[in-house]
Amino acid sequence: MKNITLERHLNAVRQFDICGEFVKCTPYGNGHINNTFLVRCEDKNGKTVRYILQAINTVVFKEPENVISNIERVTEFLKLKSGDPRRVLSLVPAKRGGHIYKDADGYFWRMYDFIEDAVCLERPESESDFYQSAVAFGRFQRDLSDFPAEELYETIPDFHNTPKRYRDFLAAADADICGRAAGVLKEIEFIKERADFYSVLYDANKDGILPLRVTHNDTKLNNVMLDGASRTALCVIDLDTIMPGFSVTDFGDSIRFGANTAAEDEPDLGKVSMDLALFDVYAKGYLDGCGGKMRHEEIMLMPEGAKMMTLECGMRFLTDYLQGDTYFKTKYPEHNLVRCRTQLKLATDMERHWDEMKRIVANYAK
Ligand code: ADP
Ligand code: GN1
Ligand code: MG
Repeated sequence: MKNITLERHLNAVRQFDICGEFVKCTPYGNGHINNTFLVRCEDKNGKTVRYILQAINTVVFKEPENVISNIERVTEFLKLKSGDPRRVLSLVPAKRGGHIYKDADGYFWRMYDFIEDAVCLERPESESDFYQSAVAFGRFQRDLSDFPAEELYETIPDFHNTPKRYRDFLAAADADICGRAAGVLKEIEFIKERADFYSVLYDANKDGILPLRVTHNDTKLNNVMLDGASRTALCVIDLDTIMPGFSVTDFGDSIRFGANTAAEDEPDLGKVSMDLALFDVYAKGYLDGCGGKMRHEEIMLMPEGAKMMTLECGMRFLTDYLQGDTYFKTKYPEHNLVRCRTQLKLATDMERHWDEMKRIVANYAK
């Protein structure tokens, strides 16, 4: 995947209904999954038109056609609710029909209109940025609340099934195919000590407290765009994992990534902690965006969502490390282990601030 040649890009670009002549294609963004490129074209008046070209990661998404089908359905639905083209991701039609192109080597490609005059952040630059990102994901939840969830494909089965993630993690530690388990016994123990927690959300669902909804499932700050001038909520992107799920895990994954005082892969754990002010701001923004769609009991489980996503992501990074780094893109050999350690440190800090987190959401649940 890493050495996709220029010819291959060019060939892919030619399969889509783009405006003007191809000028340049360069790697883009910090996603861990797909190969993303910025495509620059020039229309007949010399104006630059930009697109996002992506080679879908077929190791992760085994049925790319299903991914595109979900995105087509959801974006068409969202477009009916908003007249502004910058508010909804827009797939570029493929010349042979549909919105996906499979090349001779088996790569699946898609293109999106580039959302111009917008910012996509790795870290919130202010509380207001984080609030606005929460509003965007909350609105996304609200706007899809009447979407027929049963019509969506499960693009990654059991994606946020934390009990299953835990079992997979235990199996990876047991199999230890790379001989790395002995070096991470402390981390393995940390995850095992919390075994009772992993089923909390599934149990709440069984008990009728936590409803299944249409969720994004990958609500990192760099999967949302803010308007560049007003810095207000604009558009939710990276729609590959839209599936039925829990609202509190969408909330929780944003906290895991954006309310951490350090980057997801910060090697200095002294810098990693939970920013309670950001937790509060995000809870408010998410609920404001949701516009009353979340139930009282659901709101009360938001801290559990945050801790669940943090521990789940920690065990996913460690599982990948134990299995030889085949899932997440890594920049150096211990990258997944470093990422795992930040997640475990963050979860520890959440436990320390548990009562405060509960108090914050109780205040909004009133
Ligand atoms: P991944 O699944 O690998 O995370 P994304 O779909 O999130 O891939 O894309 C990676 C990055 O590319 C995003 O974080 C964002 O910066 C940028 N990006 C994606 N789609 C668009 C778009 N339509 N307009 C502008 N930037 C985009
Ligand atoms: C991946 O694709 P990206 O970078 O937005 C992953 C998420 C993880 C995240 C950790 C499909 O997200 O589940 O939480 O990395 N996406 C998939 O940073 O596995
Ligand atoms: Mg992304």
